[in-house]
Amino acid sequence: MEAHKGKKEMQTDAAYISPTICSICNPVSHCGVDAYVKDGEIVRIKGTKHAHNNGSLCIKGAAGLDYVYHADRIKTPLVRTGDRGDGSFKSVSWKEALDLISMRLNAVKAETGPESVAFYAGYPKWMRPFLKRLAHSFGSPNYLSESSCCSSAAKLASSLNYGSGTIPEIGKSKCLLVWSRNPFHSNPPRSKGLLAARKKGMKIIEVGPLVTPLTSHADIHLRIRPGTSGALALALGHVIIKENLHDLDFIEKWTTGFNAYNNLVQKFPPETAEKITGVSASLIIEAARLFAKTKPSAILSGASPTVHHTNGVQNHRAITALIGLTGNFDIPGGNHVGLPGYLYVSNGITTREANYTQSRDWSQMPPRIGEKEHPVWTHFIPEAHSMVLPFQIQSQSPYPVKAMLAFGLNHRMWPGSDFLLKSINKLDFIVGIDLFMTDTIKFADVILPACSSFERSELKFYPEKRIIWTRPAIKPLGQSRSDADIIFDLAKTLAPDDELMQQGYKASVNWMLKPSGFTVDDLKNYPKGMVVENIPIPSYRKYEKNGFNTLSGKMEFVSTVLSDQGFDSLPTYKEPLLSPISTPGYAEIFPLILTTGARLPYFIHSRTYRISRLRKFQPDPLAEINPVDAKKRGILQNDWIILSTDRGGIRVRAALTRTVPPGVINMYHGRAEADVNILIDPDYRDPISGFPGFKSLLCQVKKVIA
Ligand SMILES: Nc1nc2c(c(=O)[nH]1)N[C@H]1C(S)=C(S)[C@@H](COP(=O)(O)OP(=O)(O)OC[C@H]3O[C@@H](n4cnc5c(=O)[nH]c(N)nc54)[C@H](O)[C@@H]3O)O[C@H]1N2
Ligand SMILES: Nc1nc2c(c(=O)[nH]1)N[C@H]1C(S)=C(S)[C@@H](COP(=O)(O)OP(=O)(O)OC[C@H]3O[C@@H](n4cnc5c(=O)[nH]c(N)nc54)[C@H](O)[C@@H]3O)O[C@H]1N2
Ligand SMILES: [Mo]
Repeated sequence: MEAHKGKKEMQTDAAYISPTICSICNPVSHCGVDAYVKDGEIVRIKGTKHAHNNGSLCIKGAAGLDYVYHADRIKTPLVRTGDRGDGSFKSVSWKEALDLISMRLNAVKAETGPESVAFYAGYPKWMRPFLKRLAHSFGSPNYLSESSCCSSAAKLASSLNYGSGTIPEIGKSKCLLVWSRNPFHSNPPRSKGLLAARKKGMKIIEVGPLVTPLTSHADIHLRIRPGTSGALALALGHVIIKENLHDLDFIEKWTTGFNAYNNLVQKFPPETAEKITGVSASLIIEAARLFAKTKPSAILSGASPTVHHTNGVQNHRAITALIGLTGNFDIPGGNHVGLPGYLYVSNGITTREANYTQSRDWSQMPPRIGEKEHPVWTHFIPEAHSMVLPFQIQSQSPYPVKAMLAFGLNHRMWPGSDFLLKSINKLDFIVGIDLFMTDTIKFADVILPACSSFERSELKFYPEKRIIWTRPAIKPLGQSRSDADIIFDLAKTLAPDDELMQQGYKASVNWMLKPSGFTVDDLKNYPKGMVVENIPIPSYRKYEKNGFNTLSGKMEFVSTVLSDQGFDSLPTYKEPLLSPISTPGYAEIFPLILTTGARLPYFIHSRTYRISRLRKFQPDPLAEINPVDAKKRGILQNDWIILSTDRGGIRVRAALTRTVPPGVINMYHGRAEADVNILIDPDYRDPISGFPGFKSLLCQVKKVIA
């Protein structure tokens, strides 16, 4: 393999430029930035010209200084002195804090077993490999993360069909079916690639209830009722088969269960799907033809919106089945199977991340939290289930959970966020590690201050064959430290027998990097990142040699993994548990469909609401409502309204907009003063994946009379 040297850091009159990465948002982005440093402080942050963001920076990254230097940053380790949640803490030394944590967690291990300690990572991901290994080396199967409500259910659904997740090869596709994804807000660098392909003539079909920035670039927009993706996907399958647009050769050689699938789609002619989804039969036919006749076609689905439903896994199976049905699986410009890379990014460079993190086999540990409730999910996803955590804390069954070591814990991530808070309050001991003093972390007994990506070194892969070992641009603020340093310090007393962890952070990263042939020291020579050339391009149609990683070795329209656990083996469509059709009585009181958590460019979950420069784009919490529904209720633009379900109500402003279809309310998530997740039952979840139905339930809105 060959590597190009990145340019040495530059010196300007005013400030020293330190290349690093922004990690305010998701790991598939993490744009390259130049931090201009003067007298040990960052004075400016600018996007760098590498293949990923090509000099640009999104509005969140541009507010990076406000993020790094925010007054809420925690500066010292803290121990609670008052009641949980009241915010009274005293500063202690790192030694005192770490000694206390080791003593308490080892005591829980001795008393009720290592499984009684939960090791959790929220949306921050970079520390996960080390945290998971720490959990397993400690003896606990309970490493849990935000993935229990993010991308893992889509991966599960795709794995049930194909034995793996798949990635669209956008540059080579002639038609892209974008199924509930809005990269313009959720992943700006990706939207550029999409527009470039569009310019070259790629057709775009968008599926989703909301009008998004993508809509004006789409040839067809299938504006479905939230939660009905499965019915639409089956109807597309119906048209494709009826018009002989399916790939019989692929189907005969490489799939099982096609006849049963064919029987299923016969029940979903476009006219039936029109009644369920609200999309006209003629548009469904047009979309099916465009997708199946254009070669090659691919599907770009959302990381989470297709699976944030009580019927999410089966819906997502029905969507991804269209790839194999049309013979677009693992071909140039279709959906291909990516190689495992590092931390959710596949770029052809191989690591041993999975082996590193699983330091003890599942068979040597007690069952994971959620294993009994969601056996199919736990079979495919090597983690414990965060959505089940509050229930097991409450029930103490099959064993008690007593303590939690939590990196980036935000209770507003969970449906029934109040229930999560109440549940963790039952724990004997909570450690919270965060950058900021949040109102979740106020419930911790010990708080440790983490530093930001500008203050630490981390390994980062980019899809564009670039890898970087970042250098700290500045010293950690106050006494804050890198999450990795915290984990490796704790490993000394929590996992003393783990020899590799005892060798430290760098040794662990080098161990994972071994198959790539690089070491951390090699990467240090490339502060802007190393471009790795000559990575052997994985061949297409790998299944011809290796088969599919499923029970049958083929693509499965019918899954016995599901039927063995009592679920439908076919991607059968079921109504969301709460919908005007499944619960008409309830819908008389709560007639509007509630979809939550569509992404906005300036907010990311709970993280950036605290930044006033960003908050001014939406100073008050907003619920979007179609003017037709507003008029019926006497609601005017910007009025205060109460958005309610049978769990309660929140006070928000009405934003009248036609980007939301009639009958639907769109509410953003993660806001402290109007937390939409208190309106969602903690048990309102997909039985297969355990995922919350964040994007299809029922609600009512009412004008607040002053
Ligand atoms: N700025 C910003 N970027 C982010 C995030 C953030 O909070 N802020 N979060 C990151 C994370 S963790 C994730 S998971 C990703 C998610 O990012 P995306 O996958 O892009 O998801 P969303 O913006 O939530 O939703 C995309 C579209 O899904 C459609 N949709 C909603 N409900 C349904 C439905 O019932 N059926 C169908 N078919 N479509 C529906 C809506 O029309 C919406 O426009 O974004 C990541 N990027
Ligand atoms: N209603 C509704 N709810 C949703 C969603 C939805 O669409 N609708 N989306 C779901 C999805 S897809 C996701 S991914 C989750 C979001 O998952 P969350 O975990 O809620 O995401 P954040 O609020 O970004 O991050 C949690 C905490 O991590 C801290 N943090 C940031 N960086 C670091 C770091 O480097 N180290 C440490 N130790 N801490 C750090 C932040 O300050 C914050 O307090 O929310 C889910 N909840
Ligand atoms: Mo997510």
